Amino acid sequence: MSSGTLITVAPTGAESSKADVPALPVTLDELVATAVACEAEGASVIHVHIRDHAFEPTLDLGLLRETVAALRDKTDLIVQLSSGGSVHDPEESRLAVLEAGPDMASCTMGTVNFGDDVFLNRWEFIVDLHTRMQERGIVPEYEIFDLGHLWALERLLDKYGLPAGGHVHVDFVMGVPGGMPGTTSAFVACLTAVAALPPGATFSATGIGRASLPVLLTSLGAGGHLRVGMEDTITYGKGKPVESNSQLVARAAAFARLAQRPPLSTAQARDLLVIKG
Ligand code: KMH
Ligand code: ZN
Repeated sequence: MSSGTLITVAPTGAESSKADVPALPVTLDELVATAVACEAEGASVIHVHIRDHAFEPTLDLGLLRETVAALRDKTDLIVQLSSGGSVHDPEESRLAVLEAGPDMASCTMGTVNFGDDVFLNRWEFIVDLHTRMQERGIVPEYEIFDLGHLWALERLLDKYGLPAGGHVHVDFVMGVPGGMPGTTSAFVACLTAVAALPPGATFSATGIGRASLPVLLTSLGAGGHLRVGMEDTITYGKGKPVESNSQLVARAAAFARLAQRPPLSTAQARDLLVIKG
């Protein structure tokens, strides 16, 4: 079991609107301020979705480059760009995200129903994303929305080799309507499949909405890492909207300290994920 906890913050996502969730960081200034605050509370990785000038999700390459540069300038966080985008983004735009030169990018390991939509991730697309990341030295975080996605990852690594750096890190995204639920039994099933991945593979987990706390506690207990943030959770407790992403990071960090596995620093996180400085 890792002696510390990697905390990833996913501050924005592509699903909530600024009108519905005024605390959502949608401008570059808001994102950078959020990143600084979350790093101070114990986050070491930031999973980034950006918005355009109308606050709608975008994969605009110029804006992504500007975002990566600003986050590097103001924080030491590991910058992980979303290659998932929104359910409406075309594959070419999702692949082009890599040209913004992040430390990491997400790589979802299969198609999943996503509320009333479909989050499409064809096998050939996954292979393309994985191999382009290998070529560019970008470290993937493999996003797992359903149990079969872990077995798809095992097949991917077997056929196309290890990711850049050689370390395998996965993130269980639990509780999406259409994906696996945020239950202990689903978590245990994922752990069984992780055992089939290369030795040393690590996992983090996030629960969507009300699955947030149960998944956080289960992951800590199982020796896993944590992802929190307003991409996944906009309610702090019954009747209490989340005030800020740093509020969620602070709560995760407090639980991690209670579990005697305090938050990893950004340098320790780089070591764990084998990301060059
Ligand atoms: N917005 C979801 C459709 C990722 O960032 O890689 C996909 C998502 C996963 O959030
Ligand atoms: Zn995302």
